[in-house]
Amino acid sequence: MKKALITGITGQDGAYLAEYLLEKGYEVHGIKRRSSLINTQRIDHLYEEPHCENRRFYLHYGDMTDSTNLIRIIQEVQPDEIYNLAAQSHVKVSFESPEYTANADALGTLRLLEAIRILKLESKTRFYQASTSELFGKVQEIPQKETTPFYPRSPYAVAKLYAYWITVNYREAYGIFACNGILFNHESPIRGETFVTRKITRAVARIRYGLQDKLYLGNLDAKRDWGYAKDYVRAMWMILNHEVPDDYVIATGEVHSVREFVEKAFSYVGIEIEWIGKGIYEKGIDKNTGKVLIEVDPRYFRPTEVDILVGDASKAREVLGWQPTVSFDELVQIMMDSDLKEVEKELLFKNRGYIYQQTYIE
Ligand code: NDP
Ligand code: GDR
Repeated sequence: MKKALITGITGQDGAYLAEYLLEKGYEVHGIKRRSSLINTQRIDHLYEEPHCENRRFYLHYGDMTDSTNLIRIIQEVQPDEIYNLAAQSHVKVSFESPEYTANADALGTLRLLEAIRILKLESKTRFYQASTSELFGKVQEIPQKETTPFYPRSPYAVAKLYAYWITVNYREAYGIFACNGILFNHESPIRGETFVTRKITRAVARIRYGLQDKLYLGNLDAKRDWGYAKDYVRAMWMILNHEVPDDYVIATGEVHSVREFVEKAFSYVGIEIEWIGKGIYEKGIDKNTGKVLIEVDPRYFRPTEVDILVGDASKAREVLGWQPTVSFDELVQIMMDSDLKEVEKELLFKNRGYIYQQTYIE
């Protein structure tokens, strides 16, 4: 039975990858951080209690900033595959915590690669690095592919640039089977609530049921290539299970603006949006009622923005046989259906007199 170790197992991709590998028959180990509130909601359905027979799912406390802890876990687990998904993954937050982001995202990657070396696992353990389309940043070419020059535009992207190259370097220097998946944005019903797609679908569902009046957003003109997270974790496995270690762009090739995402999500609940005003004064109104539903709030602007990202995944298609299965329209539907259900649950509580507390979403 193959053993996989996933850092960032409590995140969106970690949860889907753990499910995927368990289905494939792997023994799955994950690293989670200690937190004052339980942070395992995305993987609770996979939990196996310590005494269960034929156990295949294990969690270890750890942190990407703690070398000795990472070395100990890797020594204990002796994984065939490591998927390094842990990161401070929010681009806007990285401007506020640049040093921590560099520590976790850049040095954290180095710590794992060094652990493989220290433990002499170079010929046993394969290593996947969660690289990102943010590396392309200020766009040099459209669409972006493996050969497009990098130009990172945030502390997050700069940290990930280090992680990208240290992965390549350890492959070339020590012969480790180490690969980068350069993944474009991928979303799902379990996407973090502060990333723009989930922020939109959640807000639209709440507005539809009268639990929220308005949605505040930043740059409506940013364009992204949004795919479905389940398709993307499949690509991670394919990258690590190919005969030759290499780096691959994973993307749909379809590009849409934040504005289009908003329109599509509102239209799904029968609300047509009309845009009035310009720049920071732009508003989205309900065509039928004239009610203001979307406002621009400059607090969500980034000091340096990435205007457009759209990927060319031909290499992954040709070499790995990977293809996305979910279109942009289907993605919006999947996320809207899930958030509408969530809000229906909230309403049940509210209607029975339980106080509903609004979660703080920035
Ligand atoms: P999430 O933000 O949903 O998950 C990040 C995970 O990393 C969480 O499990 C988080 O733990 C964990 N983590 C953060 N800091 C540390 C730390 N110091 N030590 C240990 N664990 C830590 O990200 P996604 O699942 O969306 O993304 C997975 C990876 O892929 C990330 O590296 C991201 O940068 C990268 N990526 C994501 C893309 C996307 O569109 N989703 C696209 C390209 C790359 P906790 O739950 O406790 O916060
Ligand atoms: P991104 O995702 O920065 O691409 O990073 P995010 O959803 O945060 O932003 C996408 C675009 O939307 C614009 N935007 C807003 N973004 C947020 N979060 N909130 C808003 O209110 C808002 N309004 C407009 C942003 O300016 C941006 O242009 C994600 C993360 O998952 C990274 O970890 C990953 O590496 C990249 O995708 C690929």
